[in-house]
Amino acid sequence: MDEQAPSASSRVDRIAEPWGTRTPYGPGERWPVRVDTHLAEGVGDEDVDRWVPTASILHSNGDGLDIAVRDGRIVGVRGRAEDRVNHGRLGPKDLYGWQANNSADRLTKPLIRRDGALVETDWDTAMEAVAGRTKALLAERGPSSIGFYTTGQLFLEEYYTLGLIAHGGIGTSHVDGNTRLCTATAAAALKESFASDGQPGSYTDIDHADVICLYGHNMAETQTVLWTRILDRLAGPNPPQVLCVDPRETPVARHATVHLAPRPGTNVMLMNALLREILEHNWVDEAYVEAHAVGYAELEMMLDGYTVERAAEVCGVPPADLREAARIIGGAERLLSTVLQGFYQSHQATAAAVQVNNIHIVRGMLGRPGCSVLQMNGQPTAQNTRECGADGDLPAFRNWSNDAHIEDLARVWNVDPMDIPHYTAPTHAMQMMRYVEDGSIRFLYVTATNPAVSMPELRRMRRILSQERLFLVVQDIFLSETAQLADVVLPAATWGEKTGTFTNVDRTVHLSEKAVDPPGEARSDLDILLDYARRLDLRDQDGAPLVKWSTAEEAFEGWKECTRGRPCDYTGMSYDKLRGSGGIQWPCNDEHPDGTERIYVDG
Ligand SMILES: Nc1nc2c(c(=O)[nH]1)N[C@H]1C(S)=C(S)[C@@H](COP(=O)(O)OP(=O)(O)OC[C@H]3O[C@@H](n4cnc5c(=O)[nH]c(N)nc54)[C@H](O)[C@@H]3O)O[C@H]1N2
Ligand SMILES: Nc1nc2c(c(=O)[nH]1)N[C@H]1C(S)=C(S)[C@@H](COP(=O)(O)OP(=O)(O)OC[C@H]3O[C@@H](n4cnc5c(=O)[nH]c(N)nc54)[C@H](O)[C@@H]3O)O[C@H]1N2
Ligand SMILES: [Mo]
Repeated sequence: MDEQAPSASSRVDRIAEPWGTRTPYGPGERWPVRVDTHLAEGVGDEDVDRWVPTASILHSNGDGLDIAVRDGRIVGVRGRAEDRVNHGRLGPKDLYGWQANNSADRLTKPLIRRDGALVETDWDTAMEAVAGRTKALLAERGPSSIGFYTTGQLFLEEYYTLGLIAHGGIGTSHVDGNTRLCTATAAAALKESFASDGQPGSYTDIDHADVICLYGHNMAETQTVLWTRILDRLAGPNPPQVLCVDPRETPVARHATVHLAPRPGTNVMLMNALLREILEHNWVDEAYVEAHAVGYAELEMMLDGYTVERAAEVCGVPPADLREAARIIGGAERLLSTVLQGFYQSHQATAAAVQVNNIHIVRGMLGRPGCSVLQMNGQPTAQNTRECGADGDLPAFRNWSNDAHIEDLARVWNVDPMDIPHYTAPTHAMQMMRYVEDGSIRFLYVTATNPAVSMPELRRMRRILSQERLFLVVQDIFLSETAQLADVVLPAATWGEKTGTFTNVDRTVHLSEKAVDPPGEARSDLDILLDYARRLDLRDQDGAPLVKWSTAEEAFEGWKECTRGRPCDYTGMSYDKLRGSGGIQWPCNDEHPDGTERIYVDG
């Protein structure tokens, strides 16, 4: 790869200048390297004992970076030039986020509630209390009294282990992630349009696109390095045209060729009008639709009446701007769209997101360089929550209502199919809270999320979580607002202090290696879950331990088997192959040993 001297970003205030300097490039060219570094005050390159490879875990971009270690502590980070995601660049959160690892407020010992107050205890006492209450409830009230609420910020191996314990061991369908509050819509919209979760395209589509549309996505501030890639295209020859759909004058809007600022909550109306305009002008790839799409006639019928004039009135957008936006999309040769919270956390989220997919389907803009939809994630490892069965899905995108999928999963886990609850969809987070409120869930195990702050209806949520009859376990790295309500608090090790893998929005998998020891007695989330499974004595149908691994790498090997032949096939990867790879995109198997940049290339 082209070499370039590390930039002096450690001396630039990257909070004031989040995107750093421009490295312009043209369509189809390789995005130039720019290596960003930040080291603690008074630490020079020569003071660093070793650099440990990982990727960012503070947003869904997955920027590759190395952790600088000195005297057993994290003292900084450096972007990885050879990483396919960032080509060395780091954003403000990447550059400074590691400082939280070193915070004096970290949890260092397990806590247990005694006479109303949380007091320090030892691991054995804490875990016996957690496992003991689980066993007692299983005996008295059955698996449906147990719930798990997790996150988009753990590692793949941890979600898969949690999914196995909950679905395959305890046999509860009360398992969800805070991804429910975040990007559940991405999964729903992808399933609706393509029959499976998983992004069609790749971040490299930015390098090729001639039109880039951002729907309710303030990428400039929330995925800064990805935005840097677009800024570098905009600064280069033959820049792409940019469409921004956002009620606010965001930095994205300021770079847009056309900025549509709809009234909040009117996305579906706006999308319907854009699509209708595209159909009216026959900016449709008829051959593609004929060969690969179903439901076109229904779409056409449904769009009837959604005129530009009507949308202009409802959305509060000038009709001429809507026409211009449709014309730009209609004339695109390589169209890339991204979608995030302005669509997902608004009215009719899935419908609005699906209309973006539909634009790509009717225009035949999929599977070629520059032609893709990125139904974005927000949290760094939300893709894995979804893949591994730690949210409202079963592992490796298996469908709870498909008996063949359940049988196949039971084979992988060596359990009886009837031991995996699949009488209905896994319970979503808000419904789980309702069950806690009603008293049917009596045990809630919360990992790496802070529902006492991030859920809707906070006053109600805090009341629910404070109930006497609820046994609340909180596994966190800080004494969060939720942890303060817990019966047992388990101190976790985090990124940089444990090893594991995670997958970003464009299906890129990174290995994150342990760089330093966790503070005090904190343990990795994986180790805590394994301890929990051992104490519950979970068994497969031959009486062997249900969870058959004791390290992250072994868990990854187990996960590979679970994905064999599935859309998210990881069987061609290994820790060794990931090490220093610059990231590998699934599916990766015998057929695609180096991973797969775009899926659905054959329509
Ligand atoms: N610095 C930083 N970065 C982050 C995070 C963070 O906490 N801090 N969090 C990460 C996470 S978890 C997430 S989910 C992402 C979120 O990333 P984004 O989705 O990019 O950010 P938001 O600000 O939530 O929403 C995007 C835009 O939606 C617009 N919007 C609001 N209502 C509507 C509407 O009805 N229609 C349309 N079209 N637009 C609307 C808003 O004006 C806003 O600019 O960011 C990730 N990155
Ligand atoms: N009002 C309002 N509510 C919102 C949103 C909003 O914009 N406004 N945004 C929504 C969105 S998009 C999201 S993603 C959610 C986010 O909601 P939360 O997930 O509740 O938010 P975080 O503050 O990221 O909480 C993560 C927790 O995990 C802990 N943690 C970090 N690393 C580790 C680790 O390695 N192991 C363990 N065990 N713990 C760890 C942190 O200390 C922290 O307590 O909030 C949603 N709710
Ligand atoms: Mo999020």
